[in-house]
Amino acid sequence: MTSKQKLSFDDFKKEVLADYKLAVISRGCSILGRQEVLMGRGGFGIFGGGKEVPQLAMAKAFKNGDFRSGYYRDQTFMMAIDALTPQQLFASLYGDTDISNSPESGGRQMNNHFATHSLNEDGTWKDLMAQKNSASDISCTAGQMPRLLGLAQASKVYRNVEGLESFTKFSNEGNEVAWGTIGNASTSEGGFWETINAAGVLQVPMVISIWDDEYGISVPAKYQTTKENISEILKGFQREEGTNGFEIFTVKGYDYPALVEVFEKAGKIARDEHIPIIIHVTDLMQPIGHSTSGSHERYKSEERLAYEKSIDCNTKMREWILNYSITDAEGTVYNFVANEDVLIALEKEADKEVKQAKREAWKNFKQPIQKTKSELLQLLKTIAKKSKNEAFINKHISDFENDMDVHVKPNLVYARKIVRFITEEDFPEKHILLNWIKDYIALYKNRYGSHLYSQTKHAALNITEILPTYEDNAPEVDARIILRDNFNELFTKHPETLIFGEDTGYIGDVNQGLEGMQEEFGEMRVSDTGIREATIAGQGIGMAMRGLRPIAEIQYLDYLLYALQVLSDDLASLHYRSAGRQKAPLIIRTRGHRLEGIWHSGSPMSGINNFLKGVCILVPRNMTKAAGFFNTMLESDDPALIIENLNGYRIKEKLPSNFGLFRTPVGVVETLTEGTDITLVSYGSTLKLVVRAALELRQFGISCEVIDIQSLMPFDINHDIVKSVKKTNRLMVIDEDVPGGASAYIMNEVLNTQNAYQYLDSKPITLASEEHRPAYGTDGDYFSNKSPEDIFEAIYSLMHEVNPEKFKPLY
Ligand SMILES: Cc1ncc(C[n+]2csc(CCOP(=O)(O)OP(=O)(O)O)c2C)c(N)n1
Ligand SMILES: [Mg+2]
Repeated sequence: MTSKQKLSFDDFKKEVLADYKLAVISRGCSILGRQEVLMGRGGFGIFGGGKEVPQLAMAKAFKNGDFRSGYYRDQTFMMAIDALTPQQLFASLYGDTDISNSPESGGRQMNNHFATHSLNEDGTWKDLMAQKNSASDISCTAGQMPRLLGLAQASKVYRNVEGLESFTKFSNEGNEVAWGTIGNASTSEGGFWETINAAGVLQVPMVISIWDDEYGISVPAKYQTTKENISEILKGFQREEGTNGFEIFTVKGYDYPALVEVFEKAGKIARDEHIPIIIHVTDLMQPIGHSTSGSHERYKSEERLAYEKSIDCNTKMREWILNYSITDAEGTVYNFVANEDVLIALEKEADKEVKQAKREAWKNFKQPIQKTKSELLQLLKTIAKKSKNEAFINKHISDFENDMDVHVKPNLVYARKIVRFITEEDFPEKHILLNWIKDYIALYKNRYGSHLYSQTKHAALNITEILPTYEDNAPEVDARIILRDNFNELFTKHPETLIFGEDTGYIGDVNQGLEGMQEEFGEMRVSDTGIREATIAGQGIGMAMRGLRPIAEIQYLDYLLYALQVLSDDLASLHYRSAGRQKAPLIIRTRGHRLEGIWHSGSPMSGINNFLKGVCILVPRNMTKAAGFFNTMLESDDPALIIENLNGYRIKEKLPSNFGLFRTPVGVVETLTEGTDITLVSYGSTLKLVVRAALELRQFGISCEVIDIQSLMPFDINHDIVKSVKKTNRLMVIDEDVPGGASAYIMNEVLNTQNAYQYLDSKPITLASEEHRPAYGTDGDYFSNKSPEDIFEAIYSLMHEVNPEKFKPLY
């Protein structure tokens, strides 16, 4: 060895020992974390034990600007990239709501659901290139895969699209890799396969590591995976001379040097060549079972448990360190450690650090709660003394004092119970208590409830309306032209926009709303995808998380259900679950409602609405309004679903002149016709029918006020509908969702939230579709959805009830 080599051996040794120590610390966290939960200090615990060593290797290849999209086993990796401390691991186990203690979610997520901060506290982007990044985890098995595709694709976009040079916070010429991790059993999920296929087609810099411990909770590989071997069955994806595809590696999870080499190689290929990689990491195990919900001794045999012990990656790494020796030319032997004592000392130190981290985390969690408890107790005791119900109050105080539960909840439970005994009394401490309860609830409602939507100045609700302008002689054109010209303007103005979906690219979408745009803006920005709605959504989420402004197109509203899991579990919850530290301002474009047959006429708005709290749900009645919503949402940092009317593309609309500028406001209704007898509330393509019925009713002396909701979520923030009901005293909601669907949601908003019940002189009515799916053809539609005749007659009957003399029965 040269002296330089000796020096580098010293560095190597240091690195190996530091790695081993981290593996031991991480294992210690798993074991102690489990004990903490079993002692009642956490609701649930899931840990990364048994997968430490490969994660050390992955961390070495992971660079600033890279993204992880993984799952709950990755604590060692997160520690190795300095994005998690043992103390933070314990804080999140306890559910600490102080985000400086539990940075991944501020207590909203169960433990080991990791995240780094992409956003500052004020919602502005951090420099993602100056840090190592992890998308916020979700619990759903394989749920991390669709977004992984987008995180990887962003690099491809940054490398190939012109005009993005200034996006230096997000990319350095696309040299960033997206690293996925997934358990072996979770590869059975559809989302995994969809992602693999799409990544093979797209050729994006993605490295997927499969941590294979041969189990998914209690279910062994033979029930999970064909041939019980995921890399074996993935072989068809291997790239060959002249084809696209993957590089596939298989490596044992306890073989530290081999792992380091494989991850290094994989990272380099992905980074340099934008080739996706699969690393099948085999021979892993679970030293403490799946999670705290059970024990694996229940379903693993003695032999299996013994075998698992024999392949424990930490033990194997320890053996490797002890046995390692290299001899130089002069015959000098180099070892990592002189003897086992060095490792024993290191392990002791690691153990101490873990215990210390646990103690600190517990102290930080309990101190503010206990401080509040003791102050509250003092106040309650004074109140007891002053109250004529002292005996009752003292009973609660004594229960409170004896209650060992260290949570915020008991503080409120006892305080709120005591309030009931002082309603008839008045002394200063009572008011102190009432105010304290109000403030304490507000504090924790905010800790648990903030950031469902953006709270920045770019929140959708802060983007104000700009009306379309028209030249004097503006022609009436097919409405799709308005969308097309508007998209052209947006794409010219914003190089970070891109749109993709089935038939979106070459033909410019099935209704020609993007006609000619691929030619103009290139295949990278206006692209066709495979038929794979879940990963179209995932592509959008991942790219939006890296500073791009994707528009993900789902060809028809009815097929949004394929993507709904991804949109609900990932997109809609992202801002909330990261307590406002990650965002994905994705726009999903789709078209739907009434056209032909069961799957091109559905309007499953109640399902969508309920599953996508956190996303703006926009239902424009025409294409000018739709274009205005695209313009609004591109100014905003909230995600949105914009549903165009499938039957509206060839209807004539006046051509505006301020493309890219006019904005339809979110959360604001529009009154289309004024009236005095009844308020009719509707949206989307049904609205045309309501307007027609209202015109016909006018002939018969019934005056309808027609309101277009436009934005189902957020809903009528100015409470304009109740203002109308105050005037008409009657209310009907008409839509084409099922009975009890979106119409019930709207009714709840108007009656409950806006308190319109007090102005009603007649029963509030919902007119929805039939319960069955809409049938094919003109008559299928007529008997499945409400027609103008149905609407006319429902309103007429209501008015007959009001004034039977004037409105004689129709039948
Ligand atoms: C969609 C979904 N189904 C079921 C579960 C419950 N669940 C959590 S982890 C798990 C097993 C996962 O096994 P594997 O992917 O091999 O990961 P491991 O825990 O073994 O590392 C299951 C079934 C879930 N979280 N999400
Ligand atoms: Mg497994």
